[in-house]
Amino acid sequence: MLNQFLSAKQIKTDPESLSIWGKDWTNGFVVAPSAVVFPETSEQVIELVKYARASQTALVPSGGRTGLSGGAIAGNGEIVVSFDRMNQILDFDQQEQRVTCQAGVITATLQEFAKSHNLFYPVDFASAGSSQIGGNVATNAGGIKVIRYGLTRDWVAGLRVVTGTGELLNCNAGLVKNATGYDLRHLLIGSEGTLGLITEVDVRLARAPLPHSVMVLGVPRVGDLLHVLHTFNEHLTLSAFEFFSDLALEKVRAHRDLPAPLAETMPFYALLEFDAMEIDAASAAFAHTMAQGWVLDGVLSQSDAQAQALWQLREGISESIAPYTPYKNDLSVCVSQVPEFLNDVDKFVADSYPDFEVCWYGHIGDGNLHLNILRPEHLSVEEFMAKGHAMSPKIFALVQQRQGSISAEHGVGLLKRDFLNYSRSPAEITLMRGLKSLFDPDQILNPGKLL
Ligand code: S2G
Ligand code: ZN
Repeated sequence: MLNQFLSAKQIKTDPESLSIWGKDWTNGFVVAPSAVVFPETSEQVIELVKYARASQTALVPSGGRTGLSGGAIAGNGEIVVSFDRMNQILDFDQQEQRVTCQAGVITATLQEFAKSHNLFYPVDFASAGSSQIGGNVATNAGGIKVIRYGLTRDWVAGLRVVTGTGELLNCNAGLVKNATGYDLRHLLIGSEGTLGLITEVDVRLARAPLPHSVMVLGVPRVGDLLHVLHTFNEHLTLSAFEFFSDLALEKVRAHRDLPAPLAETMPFYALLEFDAMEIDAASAAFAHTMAQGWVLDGVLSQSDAQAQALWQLREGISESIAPYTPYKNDLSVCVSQVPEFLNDVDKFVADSYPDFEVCWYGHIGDGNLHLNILRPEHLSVEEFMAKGHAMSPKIFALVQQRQGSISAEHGVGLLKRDFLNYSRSPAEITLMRGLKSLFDPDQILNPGKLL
């Protein structure tokens, strides 16, 4: 039984706890775990896996519960394994710029720890105040600085993971170089709790960033966004290149009572961040984009406070449109294909779903578009979700035509599981199933997610 290796306070079965820890930020799925447990050591995680194998009970790993693809939802009597109590920073090496975290360390806590040592954890996104590093690794979280600093995977120097057979793997142990066969660390990163339960992460940290500046530019056509991206990329090093539509801006301004960034509203906006010392190069790039008509107006932050205010226009979108229970898709294509792809989607939605309002935003510098459709007043949430599910395969067909991804950064989980074939070949899916059966022969780790 669970209480043979967990104390009573580490086990919750009351309805309120089940409903809190049995889900993430994804709407529309049944939430019905049998229990929530809070291991405090890797040894207890190993005992949990052994218990789950012996009793044929499924385990759903749970971190900050900010997932958007249902990867941490327990809908079939599973035991939720929460890492809330494995939240300690275990070790830090200033020279190697490396910190060892338990899986439950909040992303923002890691960012603050790095900053306090004049270093920088450069993976950042709106939910960093709640998400946990273990979940960030399990979904290879991206966010707003990928264009310069890459994804979570690029900052993982080592992992401790308990597989579905109860093995505790110590992958790479912080080495910079290690050419000894398949890098299981990188297989486990992004595996969404289906191959193993992450208990510790060795995280590489970057040097502290230089003071930065932020620009918001008004752009008339989506194709111009790429001209702006290329022009700035030729002149300087961008640490962010985000975009959002005038509808997205309208919702954020209303929700957070923010002033407009420019005198006129624009069809699209680009938000750029770069090192303040490159301001001359940025001014030259800005002048060129204005001369070419790719940009009609722009604003440059004059202080950190103003930079933060401009970032709010982008970082506040997700929260500002939540009241419209948006139907979400998180898509990516190669950057050069973004304008035609975006126009393809706009045309399809306008022709087939004229009452749907498309709210575009995302990390366009990474080719990653967040397609959020706002629920029309006349549709109930259920009707709207059903229409969205019916619409998605046609959107995914447009993605497939361009060899894009039906999930750029939010993962597959439950939401995209049945559409994997739009982005992965049958041969790949067969190999993924083979790996799953090797790492989790009894199918107890997050069953029904991803595959
Ligand atoms: C973003 C956040 C989640 C969402 O804002 O970049 O990844 O709402 C998103 O899509
Ligand atoms: Zn995003």
